[in-house]
Amino acid sequence: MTAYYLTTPIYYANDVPHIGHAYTTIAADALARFHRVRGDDVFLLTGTDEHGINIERIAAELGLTPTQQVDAVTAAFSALWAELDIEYDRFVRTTEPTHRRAVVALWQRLQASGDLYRGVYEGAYCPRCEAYYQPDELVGRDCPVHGLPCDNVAEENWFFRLSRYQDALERLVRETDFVQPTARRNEILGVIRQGLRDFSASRRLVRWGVPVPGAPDEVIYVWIDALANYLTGIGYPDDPKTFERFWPAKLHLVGKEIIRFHCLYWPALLLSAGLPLPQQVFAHGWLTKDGNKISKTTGNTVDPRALAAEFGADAVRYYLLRAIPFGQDGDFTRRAFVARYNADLANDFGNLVQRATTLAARHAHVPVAQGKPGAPEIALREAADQLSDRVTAAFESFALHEAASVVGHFVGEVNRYIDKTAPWTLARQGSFDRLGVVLDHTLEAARLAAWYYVPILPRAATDAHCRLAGARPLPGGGTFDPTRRHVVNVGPPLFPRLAQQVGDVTLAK
Ligand code: ME8
Repeated sequence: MTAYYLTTPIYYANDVPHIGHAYTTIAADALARFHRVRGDDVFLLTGTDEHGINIERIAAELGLTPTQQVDAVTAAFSALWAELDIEYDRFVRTTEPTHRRAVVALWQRLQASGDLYRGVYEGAYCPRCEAYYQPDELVGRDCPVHGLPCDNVAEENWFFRLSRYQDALERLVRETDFVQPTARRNEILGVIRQGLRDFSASRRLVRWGVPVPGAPDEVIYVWIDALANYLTGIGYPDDPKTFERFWPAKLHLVGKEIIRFHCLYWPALLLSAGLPLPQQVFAHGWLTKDGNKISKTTGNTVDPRALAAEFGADAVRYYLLRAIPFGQDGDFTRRAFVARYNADLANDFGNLVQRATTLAARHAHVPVAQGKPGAPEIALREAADQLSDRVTAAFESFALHEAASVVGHFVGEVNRYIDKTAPWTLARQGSFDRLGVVLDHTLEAARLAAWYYVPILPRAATDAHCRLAGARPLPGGGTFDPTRRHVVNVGPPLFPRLAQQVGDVTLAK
């Protein structure tokens, strides 16, 4: 079995999750589910980033201790993941003692490599990014990501020798497909070519963090702390067996604003620590509203829990994965959400499952597969046989929108197959041999569509598979076999059609 270890970012525990956090986590879950049915040894990691000056400040503003603040936010994240059917293997919290041990172990390796030295940092610091900025990176006096003023920081602390890894990082990014997609790889190459500067690796002014070994009045820079979660999550340093089974990670899935940390800092820290590098970082785009990034700072967030409560978790997953080409930005509107739900889920997939199960139940007495497949069946089989390769190619290239659309296209073909073969007419005419063939092909094709939809629509596709085949979707069920015996159950519509007006209301927070 191939190990497939993938991660989401660990989200700041400064506020409850919004749809942007759900986006990355749903995408990671779909990939994890795809690899699980393929038989890979999958490990999906997510978690919360609980240290840093920002959390300290927000807790103080709310009159809470940092611990009360992070406990409340972490509970909101895990509740959301349960509602969105996220099957993660581990949820890391950076306040866990095991994580603190991992951070200290990593720090000690950096020190042993001679990559930490004392220096003085003076300049701009964005507390929301927890990042230092050079004057030429600022927009006026403001942070390039948040558009808000940076703090001026002047302190003596530890520095990490990022500059030492300039050539190694350039080779890594230029010669391999470590950074995906291409636009992000070019962006990182541009940053490398400007010359990498050492960065400050500890903070004196921050209390809420992992203390620097031997210097209890300083904490380790929160991004070193946070990145180390990818090691903690699979047992570093206490459980070397699990760690060796899963490290190096196959994929770090992140939003495009944090590539500098994942594509430069992280591989440099690992090279310094003498640990193998992850295979790939994929940076997806931003969910926007009216063209602006959805974020807590902008205040234009969309609550994924409310959306899932109203339309179901599958509808939220489907919209995010299908509507936005993975890697690009995409605007989120309620109207587009409802339109897609109606077109693809209610009218196409839901309708197919309803038609196939109702037809089969109505003609349950028809003997199975007495007749021979004709031209429509041969065409259907061809489409079914291509599904596996197409879905696999889409997932392997992180074209998640394509994976969803390939299955959706097949659903359309099956619906057209039913229209063309008109089983109701065959029944009226008493052509039972032919009707048997059509029913078998319809049920099996609908079952196959459900099987391939599982990573995207886990709940509805599993339900559909049970209705169409009398069994849950299992690994190995991705081949088309119309001689399969189907035990059919008719159920209520999987995706009841929504009134279009539901989409006209603007999205409330
Ligand atoms: O950056 N569109 O945490 P964070 C798409 N703790 N994705 C979005 C999004 C949007 N509008 N808004 C947020 C941090 N995201 C650090 C990470 S990892 C070692 C430490 C998603 O709470 C996207 O994945 O600010 C983005 O990278 C992440 O949330 C940022 O979450």
